[in-house]
Parts: sequence; C-alpha cells; structure tokens
Amino acid sequence: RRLELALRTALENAEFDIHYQPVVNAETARIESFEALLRWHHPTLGDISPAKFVPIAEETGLIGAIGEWVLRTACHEAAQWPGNVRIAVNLSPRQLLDPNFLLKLVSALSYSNLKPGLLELEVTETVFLNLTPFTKKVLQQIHSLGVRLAMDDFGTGYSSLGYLRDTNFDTLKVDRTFVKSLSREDPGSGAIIRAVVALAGSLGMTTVAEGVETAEQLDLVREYGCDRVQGFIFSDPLTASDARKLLMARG
Ligand code: G
Ligand code: G
Ligand code: MN
Ligand code: NA
Repeated sequence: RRLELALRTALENAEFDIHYQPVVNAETARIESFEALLRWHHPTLGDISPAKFVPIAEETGLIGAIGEWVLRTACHEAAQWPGNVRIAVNLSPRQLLDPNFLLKLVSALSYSNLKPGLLELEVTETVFLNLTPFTKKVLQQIHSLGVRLAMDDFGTGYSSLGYLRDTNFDTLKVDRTFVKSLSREDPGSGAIIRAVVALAGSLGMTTVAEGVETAEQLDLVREYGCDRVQGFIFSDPLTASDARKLLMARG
C-alpha cells in the first residue's frame, strides 16, 4: 500500500500541518475555540484528506505518534493565543486504548504550558462500541486533569444514552448531516437537533452545531438553542498564522 508507506515517513519529513477552524458563540459570534484539523501535504501525492489517511494510521498504529504530534503542536500553538480561547483536538478511539496516553497528555500540557481547562479532546461516538472499564477510567482521568471532553459527530454512530450519563462529556457536537438537512419548509428537519440540545442541557452539557454553511441554517440552530456554531459560514479551517491574526485583530 503506497499510502501506508508514505505515511510511515510523513512525520519525520514534516509533511503534516494543522489548520484551525473557529467555533463561535451562537449569540455573540465571538470565537470561543478552534478545532485543530490535521492536514497532510505529500511532495508527490499532493494533499491527502484525513478522512483517507486517519483510518490507515489507525490500522497501522501510526496514529499513536501522529496523534501525539498533533496534541503537542496544537497545545503549543493555543498557549500563545490571547483571551482564553480553547483548542479542540480530535482523538482516534485507538489513542484512548494506549496505556501511555495519559502520560502523553500530561507531557503535552506541561511542555506547552497550556492551562488544562483550555484543552478539549473530541472523541467520536464509536468509543462507546468498546467502552471497557479501562477506557472509562482514562476518560475520568482526562477529566480530572481539568481537560474537557467533547462527543464528536453526535447522532451518527452508536450512542448509548446511558454511557453518555455515566461518562463526563462537557460538549456534544451535533453532526453536520443534521444541520445540512435543516429547512424552514420542513419543520421536522430540526427535530433531532432540538432533541439533542434538550438532552445535552439535562445532562449538563453544551452543544456545538457543526457544518453550518447558510444564514438559514444559522438562524435555525440558534432558535434550537445550540450554544456554539462551527462552519464555513464563519470560517474555513485557517493556517496557524491566520488564526493568530484573527484573534489579534478582534481585540
Ligand atoms: O478536516 P476534514 O473535514 O478533512 O477532516 C475529516 C475528518 O478527519 C474529520 O472526521 C476529523 O475529525 C478527522 N480529523 C481531522 N484531524 C484529525 C486529527 O488530528 N486526529 C484524528 N484522529 N482525526 C482527525
Ligand atoms: O468529524 P469532524 O467534526 O472532526 O470534522 C470536521 C470537518 O468538517 C473538517 O474537516 C472541516 O473541514 C469540515 N467542515 C467544517 N465546516 C464545514 C462546513 O461548514 N461544511 C462542511 N461540509 N464541512 C465542514
Ligand atoms: Mn471534530
Ligand atoms: Na463531526
């Protein structure tokens, strides 16, 4: 497999980069956090999407080293930002199974000097598929460091509401497929988002609507009570330097 071979040397050849997408307050549109999104520029294969290479990195175990690099780099970057803006980093389920994950997390925080409360780790619902006592304990330990937890792509995978209650997630990210189908012409299209917002509220979690692209979608997710909004309507993922400029410019 050509991609797998290329992926093995991508870190040492410095082919990865992280882009940062703003997540804004639904009421004020002020930036509250950025999501770190990994980018791979291969010298001959070109830009390869994480949707394509993250699964390969997981199968081969390379995700351990790549994920650690993302965590350290994103924390280091975010520690330079003004105004307590948070950073959200995606974790693959496999990283949570790594017995050294907690050590790596503590190391990234101390190396970057980032306040733990400014870091949020995003995991997808599929972690619930093998939520072993070990994983549950790791989630608890992450939380007791003061690091926040977000459930990503909520509503697309296997989610047990019981697990949601038993674990301590701070944020639910409503998957963009539900945002995409929103329309004023179809009042039923918002049913899932409304239900997720109500569920999150009753479990003490806040919500992010992902993939908001149009003014109509923005109006609707606001009406439904989503706390934060992420999507092309506000901004694409930005380079580190553009993200920094945006924060400096807003005052
Ligand atoms: O940025 P983009 O839409 O291409 O991302 C596609 C997918 O890759 C998303 O599901 C996103 O969560 C995932 N992804 C992006 N960056 C990372 C990362 O650093 N680690 C992991 N595990 N997944 C990532
Ligand atoms: O699975 P996850 O939520 O981590 O995926 C984030 C991905 O969503 C990123 O790859 C990002 O590029 C993409 N994304 C961000 N905003 C939008 C948007 O408004 N519309 C669509 N279609 N994708 C988006
Ligand atoms: Mn995400
Ligand atoms: Na998502």
